[in-house]
Amino acid sequence: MLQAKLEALRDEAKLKLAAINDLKAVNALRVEMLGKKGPITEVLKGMRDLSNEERPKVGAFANVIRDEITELIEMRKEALERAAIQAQLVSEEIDVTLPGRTPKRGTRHILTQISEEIEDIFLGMGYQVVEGYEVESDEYNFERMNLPKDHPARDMQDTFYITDEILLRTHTSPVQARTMEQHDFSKGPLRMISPGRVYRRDTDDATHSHQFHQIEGLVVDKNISMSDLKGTLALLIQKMFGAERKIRLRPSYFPFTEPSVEVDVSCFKCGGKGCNVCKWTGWIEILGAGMVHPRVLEMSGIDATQYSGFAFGIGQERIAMLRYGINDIRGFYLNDLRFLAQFK
Ligand code: FA5
Repeated sequence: MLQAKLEALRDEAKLKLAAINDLKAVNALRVEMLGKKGPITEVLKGMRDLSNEERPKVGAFANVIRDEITELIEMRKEALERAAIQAQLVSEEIDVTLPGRTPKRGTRHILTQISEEIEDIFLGMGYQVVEGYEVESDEYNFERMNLPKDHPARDMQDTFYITDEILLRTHTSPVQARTMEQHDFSKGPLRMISPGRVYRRDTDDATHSHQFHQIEGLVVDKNISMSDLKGTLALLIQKMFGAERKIRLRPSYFPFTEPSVEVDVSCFKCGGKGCNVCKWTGWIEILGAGMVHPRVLEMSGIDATQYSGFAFGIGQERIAMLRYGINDIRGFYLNDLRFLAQFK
């Protein structure tokens, strides 16, 4: 009788376990079935009434059943734990074969690209790249460039003054004086370019800005002549624009060069017929140049009877505009990505 009861308990445990789906309920069932107040303990208590002969047999059987129930509970527990881990693995699954998210890459500003391209051309010709100061003294920006205080040509390069003597440079030309006074000619000729930002009190329009970029160039040695300047500029323009664009050299005036020229390139928009971009002239001025004025050489401690040189100042924005057909200079400074991202 007791045996049948024990077997019924085991079957009941089996059925209940099959319906259980969480670990808490498994533990509750263990307490319910095997605890002190559980049915097994109850059955064992009933053994008092059995004969001496039957008691050990029923006792042994009860132990077997208890072990079986314990085992059933353990098995269910393990199965549930395994299922939980499996579910976690599935939920946390990462597909390592999915393509990654590429970070958005920026590009160098078009003016930086132009500057580097011009630097490369001149580095290839043995020039060194020199940095100047954007905040300059009146002395280097004007006086040492042969523009004394009362010189009328100062009007063309009015600028932002910090004090009467300190200003935002109007051109990269002061770097000429700064490098000439430092150069040791016993080590060879002076050949440098210097890119950088410059400032003027110019009214902004399609081709002018109050803040823009130039690249200065300077060569000083014995026997430097105008033909060296022409050859160098022709090579630069050919490399930057290709052979189809026409160029012209116009006599001009700069206080720091004698003779002076201005170099124009045929307009990218109208091809030379005349339009609003080239102010109906067919040409866009891109640089000023000339033979370094003997007084400029002398002021930097160079003997002008022995040495001569040429210099040029290129407008970087103008180069970029001609190259890419940009018809408004303000595009360079507005930080509109739709504009800037075109130049990769
Ligand atoms: C000068 O600034 C001289 N220092 C250049 C020079 C150097 C001549 C060495 C001789 C020897 P200019 O003012 O013309 O010259 O300016 C040079 C170039 O800068 C111009 O050809 C033009 O391309 C550019 N530029 C001038 N003003 C502006 C402006 N407001 N906005 C954009 N580009 C400008």
